[in-house]
Amino acid sequence: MGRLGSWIVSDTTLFLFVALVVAILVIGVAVALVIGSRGRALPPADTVDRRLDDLREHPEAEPTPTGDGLEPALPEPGEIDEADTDNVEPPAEGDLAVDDVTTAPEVEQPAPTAGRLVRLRERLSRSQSSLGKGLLALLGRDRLDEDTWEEIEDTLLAADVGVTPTQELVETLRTRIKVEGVVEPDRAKAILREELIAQIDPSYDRSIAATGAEGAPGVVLVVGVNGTGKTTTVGRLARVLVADGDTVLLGAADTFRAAAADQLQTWGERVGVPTVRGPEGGDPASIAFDAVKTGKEGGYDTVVVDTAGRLHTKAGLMDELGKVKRVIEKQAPVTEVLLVIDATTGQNGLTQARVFAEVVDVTGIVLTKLDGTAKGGIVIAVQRELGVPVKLVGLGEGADDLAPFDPEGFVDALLA
Ligand SMILES: Nc1nc2c(ncn2[C@@H]2O[C@H](COP(=O)(O)OP(=O)(O)O)[C@@H](O)[C@H]2O)c(=O)[nH]1
Ligand SMILES: [Mg+2]
Repeated sequence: MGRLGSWIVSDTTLFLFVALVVAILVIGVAVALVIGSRGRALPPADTVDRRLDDLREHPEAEPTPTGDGLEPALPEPGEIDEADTDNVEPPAEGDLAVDDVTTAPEVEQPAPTAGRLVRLRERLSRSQSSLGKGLLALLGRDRLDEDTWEEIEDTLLAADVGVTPTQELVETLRTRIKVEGVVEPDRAKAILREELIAQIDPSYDRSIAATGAEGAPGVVLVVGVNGTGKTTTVGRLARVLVADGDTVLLGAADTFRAAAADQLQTWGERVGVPTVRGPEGGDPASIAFDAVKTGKEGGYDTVVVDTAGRLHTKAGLMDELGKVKRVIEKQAPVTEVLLVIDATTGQNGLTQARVFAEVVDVTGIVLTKLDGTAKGGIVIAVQRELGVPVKLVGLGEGADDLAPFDPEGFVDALLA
């Protein structure tokens, strides 16, 4: 009995002992799991700080949960190198997407073009502070001594007016002020206004030749270095023409990037203007030809052709621009060749302009990004350089920020 009893007691003790061990194990595992999961949710403090710093420096960097996370960035304007363009195989003539003409249902009403320069006057305030205000302050001095005239000259040069026009301006201002004797500030301003307008030359015809002869559309060819604002200009010019009641067709002859044609087409769709485009890497001349042919057959008033930003150092590419023009003219004469120049590039822009002018007969200049420079004098320099009038100016990135240029409005804005 005692043996039996002690066996029962020792058996119970063993049971309790085993139960206790199991309980401890269960609790232990549970605690370990909770701690483990918390540990995973909370990265070390320094990691969090680093992420926050990343986010502060690159707010656009997160989140990026795309596919493999290795999406190639779109090339920046100017980034396409010559090697890319060397290897492009033009498609056979039959490959061209003659039917690839699109229109969109939602159509915007572009702002009227009249008075745009005046409306956008404040955008020239940067140019104003340097050129206009600077000159007025100097001319307003009690005594116009040698040093002051030198400062006037420096101000004009700093505003990109160019050496020859600067010398002429200083010369005429000096003479006139000498002849008139002591001049009141208002009179000095009036003289400066007259002389600046004379330098910009109001006698130029600045209208865009957008209409063709009987039975043919007007053809506007837009050329210039990458990133100067060609595609933007084509899109905004289409809006100007549409606002004036013309029917317009766009030709996407920049075939080096599909994105370029997309960009143009988007501009067109906003104002209900169709775009003729071809395959990426297609022959620009063929697409330009195709666009003008479609425009002619469809009875459009104007075809505006966007081109690729030819690198002016590459003779072959420049020849190609000549080819685009020649091929178009098998359909209809090119009525206007607009050279787009970025006003912020100063002398560099002028050098580029010269090369383009050698290849195609430039008939008008579009000076973009005047809102982004203190050097409004580039208007004078570029006209002098090419002997071609500035016809349009870009004063912002907005759809209606392209203004017809007029010398008086411009000078008034500078001297306001
Ligand atoms: N601030 C400003 N930006 C402009 C103007 N014209 C064009 N741009 C910008 O310049 C960039 C390049 O324009 P794009 O038309 O693509 O140049 P493209 O390579 O010559 O076709 C774009 O971001 C445009 O919005 C302008 O008048 N003012
Ligand atoms: Mg472009």
